Amino acid sequence: MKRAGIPSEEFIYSGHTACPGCGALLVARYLLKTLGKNTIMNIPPCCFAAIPGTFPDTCLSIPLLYNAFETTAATASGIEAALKIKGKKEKITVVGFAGDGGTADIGIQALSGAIERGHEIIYVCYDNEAYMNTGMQTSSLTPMGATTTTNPIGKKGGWRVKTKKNMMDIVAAHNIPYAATVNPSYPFDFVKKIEKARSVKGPSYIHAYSVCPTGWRYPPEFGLELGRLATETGIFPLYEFENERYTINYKKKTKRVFEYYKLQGRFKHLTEDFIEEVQKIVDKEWNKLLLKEKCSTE
Ligand SMILES: Cc1ncc(C[n+]2csc(CCOP(=O)(O)OP(=O)(O)O)c2C)c(N)n1
Ligand code: SF4
Repeated sequence: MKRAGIPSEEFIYSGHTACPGCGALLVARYLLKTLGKNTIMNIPPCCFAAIPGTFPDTCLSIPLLYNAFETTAATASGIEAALKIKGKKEKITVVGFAGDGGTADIGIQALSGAIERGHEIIYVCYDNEAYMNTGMQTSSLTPMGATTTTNPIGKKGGWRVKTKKNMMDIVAAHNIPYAATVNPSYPFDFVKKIEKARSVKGPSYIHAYSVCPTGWRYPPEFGLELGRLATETGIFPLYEFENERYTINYKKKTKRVFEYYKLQGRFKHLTEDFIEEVQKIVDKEWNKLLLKEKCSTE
């Protein structure tokens, strides 16, 4: 059953161990609400491996398999292949669910292989922009200007000066049948994209914006507002890559990077000039995305 377009059944019960305002939990909640009970999930070491609690006291009501850090996509591929061999008639969705470290750094080879082989899996990267479970170390998806425990602020700087690796470009380069960005601050868009991913014949990749009040250092009640700002600044655009075509789902880029950065402690050391540099990069990436959409529809 759906209430206002959002499936009403819950698959995550109370009793989880996430921090208040954790985005990973919200991403998993909308994901499982949409996919329903015929879902098997596998996860590597990450915050979400700890969040459901340990068997038999887990708060997830679907089967969950733990895998080694680098093997999320390989494990999901194996589950999908095993279900095929068993000849299961009902549709069972297999989801590999990993953080940005487990996806963009350590698990990227397994992800590439699974897409190449064409397994019918949904791979979800919940992107909280650092290795949070082990105390906020920099990953290749940590944004420009952020301080982490491996990019500590010193007299001569120290914070991250590189931009984020673009995972959507990387999976698009594999010509994946379906890839999309989602943000829990836009739940209708989120649910629509997960429904689409489930219906795809072959692999899908979902890149999920995932706030982390503990690591990003802001009050937990601002999570949804921060999510809206991420999309309205163009820092986290909502778009899809489907059958070689790009579609931008939200085009109101009305806010400035400064408005998003000033709310978070991880950026508080930055000067206005540095943030202006980030603004230029965000604008350039946004214009590139508009061009990708234009070129792929011509
Ligand atoms: C091979 C291996 N290396 C390191 C670890 C330690 N470890 C456990 S969770 C974790 C952080 C995972 O970060 P990420 O994938 O970004 O997910 P998050 O914790 O942010 O949710 C690390 C480094 C491990 N379990 N296995
Ligand atoms: S550290 Fe961040 S990602 Fe991990 S449980 Fe806490 S809020 Fe969630």
